[in-house]
Amino acid sequence: MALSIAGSDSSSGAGIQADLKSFSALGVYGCTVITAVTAQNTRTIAAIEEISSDLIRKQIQSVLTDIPPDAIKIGMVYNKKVIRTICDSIQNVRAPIVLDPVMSSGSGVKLLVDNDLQNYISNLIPLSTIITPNLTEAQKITGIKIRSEQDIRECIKVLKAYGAASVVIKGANFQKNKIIDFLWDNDKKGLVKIRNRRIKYALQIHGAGCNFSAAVTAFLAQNLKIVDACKLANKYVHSSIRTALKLGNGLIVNDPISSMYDSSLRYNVLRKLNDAICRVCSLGGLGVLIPETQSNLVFALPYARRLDEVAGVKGRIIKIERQVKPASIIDFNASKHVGSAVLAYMSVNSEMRSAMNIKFDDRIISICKSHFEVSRYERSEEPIDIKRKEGSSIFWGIKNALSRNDRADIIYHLGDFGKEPMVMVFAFDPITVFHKIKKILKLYDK
Ligand code: PXL
Repeated sequence: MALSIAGSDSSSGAGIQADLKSFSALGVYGCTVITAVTAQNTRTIAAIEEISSDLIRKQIQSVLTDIPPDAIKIGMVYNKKVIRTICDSIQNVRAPIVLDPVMSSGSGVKLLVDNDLQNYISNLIPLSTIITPNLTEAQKITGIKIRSEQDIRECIKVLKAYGAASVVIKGANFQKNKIIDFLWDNDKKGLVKIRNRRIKYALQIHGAGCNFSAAVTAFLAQNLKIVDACKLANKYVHSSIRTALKLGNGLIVNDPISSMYDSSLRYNVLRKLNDAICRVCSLGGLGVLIPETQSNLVFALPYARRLDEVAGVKGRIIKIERQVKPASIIDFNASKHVGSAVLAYMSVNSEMRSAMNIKFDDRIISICKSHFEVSRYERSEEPIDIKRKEGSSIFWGIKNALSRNDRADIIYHLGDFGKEPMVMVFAFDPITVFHKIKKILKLYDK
């Protein structure tokens, strides 16, 4: 069991609600002690009220005397009264303690009274097995301005001197495309850098810090070593940020349970694709639209960035006289060409998750132009360094065509030396691709 001692967030992106989601997603039963209640949405926090010392103490005792925790997380504590109550109540607990020094919300509201920071430092930090500040929090606690890796090392020294056993400073963004978490691992007595790709959003993400410390707590509760707990928590939060939700008008909210519905999303993608492919293959005479290199119909998972997140027909959809047939089964990672085209479109508009390629001829293009939004690219304009990299031509081409019309249903190119010209039909889902293809065929085959 993992216990979270933290504040309630009515928008459920952070605080106790996020902690419970992360514990559950990672297979650990969660208990909670609420220290304060915030009234908040994605835009702001309208009010905060602390819970009485007596009720906090009773919550902690109720849990500890009956359901011994395997790890404890401490999040928002608000003020020195709450700090004192927590310290008094967990003095003799032996479970590892993850201290997330929550100080203010992403919307800028204080979650720890400024004057009580010293109290936090001298009473809570010495109890922690690991403290998990982000850059802002590490700067505030230590008074060190972080501009470089050396500054982070200095911060870690200070936090250890304050009594933290291990320290992880999250989210160092000194490099353009990378994020690094710096872990001082007290078990190994060494510094570990945990790297990940930076995900760019225009807005700040709400809840990522809470989910990181909750994930570390869940992994420690499962007896993992500090270093493994931090590495896994980093990966876990990365995917919760990747699948973040635009719930309201303010901050984007990370989604820590997306991993739990990954398999149902995959099932739905395969099922919808299968339905559409059955309909495509029963379209009489579709063979006339199939190119020499054959065809594929693909459908991507939401948030897809890699080919193993795009489903298609293994071995393509093939032409037999005037009819078409799937060469084999439907699976992920089945189409490089059409799969890359969809990934390229999704990097501009994440809703456009499906596509099928058909052959090029002038009459097809003129039919498309009178019924759909059409854009094109010239393979001859492709920069030489992209041409050399296998599989990147189509990605460049689709983005190039979208830079001229970002609402295109149809994107084509006229081919190049040894490359067949091609028409790509896009839609939100495969059944809509099917309807577009059906319309083109009807007008073409008159
Ligand atoms: O993300 C820090 C945090 C922690 N706990 C509660 C919060 C927030 C941020 O808004 O509301 C209750």
